[in-house]
Amino acid sequence: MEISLEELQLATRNHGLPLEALRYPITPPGLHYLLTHFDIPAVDPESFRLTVGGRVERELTLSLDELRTRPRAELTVTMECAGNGRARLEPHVVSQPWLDEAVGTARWTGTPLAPLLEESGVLDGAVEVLFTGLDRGIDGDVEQDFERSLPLAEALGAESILAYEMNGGPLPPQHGFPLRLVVPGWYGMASVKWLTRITVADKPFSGYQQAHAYRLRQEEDEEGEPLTRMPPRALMAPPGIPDFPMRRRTLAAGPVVLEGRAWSGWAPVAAVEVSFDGGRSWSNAELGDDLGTRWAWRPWSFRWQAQPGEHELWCRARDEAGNVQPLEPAWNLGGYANNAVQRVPVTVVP
Ligand SMILES: Nc1nc2c(c(=O)[nH]1)N[C@H]1C(S)=C(S)[C@@H](COP(=O)(O)O)O[C@H]1N2
Ligand SMILES: [Mo]
Repeated sequence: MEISLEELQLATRNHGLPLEALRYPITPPGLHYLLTHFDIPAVDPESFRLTVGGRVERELTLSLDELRTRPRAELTVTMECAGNGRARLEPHVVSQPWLDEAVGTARWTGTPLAPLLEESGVLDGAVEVLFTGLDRGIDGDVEQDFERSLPLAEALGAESILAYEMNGGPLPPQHGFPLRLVVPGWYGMASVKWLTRITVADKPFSGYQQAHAYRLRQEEDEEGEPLTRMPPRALMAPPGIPDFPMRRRTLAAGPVVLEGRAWSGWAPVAAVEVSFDGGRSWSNAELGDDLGTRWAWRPWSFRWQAQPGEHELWCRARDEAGNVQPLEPAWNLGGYANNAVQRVPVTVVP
């Protein structure tokens, strides 16, 4: 299994969260993971408009100032790319080669989506809402704007917002300036960046990013299951110090506090467990306070007595819906949703 220069080209554009940055409850913007399929578009905030149209009574056209005078909502959300863990799959899947780190938590501020849709007057027969970005490119030989849809009930019922701020500052260009959708609990692909058009539709969207990408499939001609919410995952900030360039960890024997964060888009995190013997036995980690919302990760910690020698530290999360992380990844064509447990090899020295 080798990573090609083309994959490296993606990996240098789309960086992950350095795992030591799990220490921050809210990820500083430059450390939040990033995934952009095409180019970051140039946007003039003065002439920028969001339109809401399709199966509605009245089409709305809104400037950024008009969006900012609408009701404000703030949402702290852990977002993870559906391709997280892809690079660990065998056989190799060619796309953005994430290991474990395609995640971040931000405080998004904007205006709630549902009232905007209600104001436009959604007509009978509507089933989905389509979100279109300003970025354009070719994916799977199809030229396209980046577009994704949500079921109407999800768009009207959930807490999704149209965000114009990240962590209290303007949205950075790479995270969707001047406006993006944020869908809490869902994998990142739902949260369309550089959002310029919302279209209420009377049939399911069959565009590339919906009907072809982001589906769990074994074969090309299979319809597959669409990806939606994030299953549980726990990550650990690797303890000790790394070597360069292999990043192998070394730490001193004695008491060590292992720390990390865990999340699930289906239900609140119920437990995080750690294993030091390859998953034969598991011990409960201590869960810290949540960030006041079920949409953000929960801190966890475990006091470990590190003995000299070679160790592999494992951690896994379970949510209140009973979802638990698998020990081994399940392969699929797109290399999605690999939430197999993280394994951190360490050398403990006397
Ligand atoms: N317009 C647009 N929106 C997009 C994307 C994109 O390429 N273009 N990538 C999606 C994917 S796959 C992910 S995982 C998230 C990443 O959001 P971030 O870069 O702000 O972390 O944005 C989503 N929204
Ligand atoms: Mo993604």
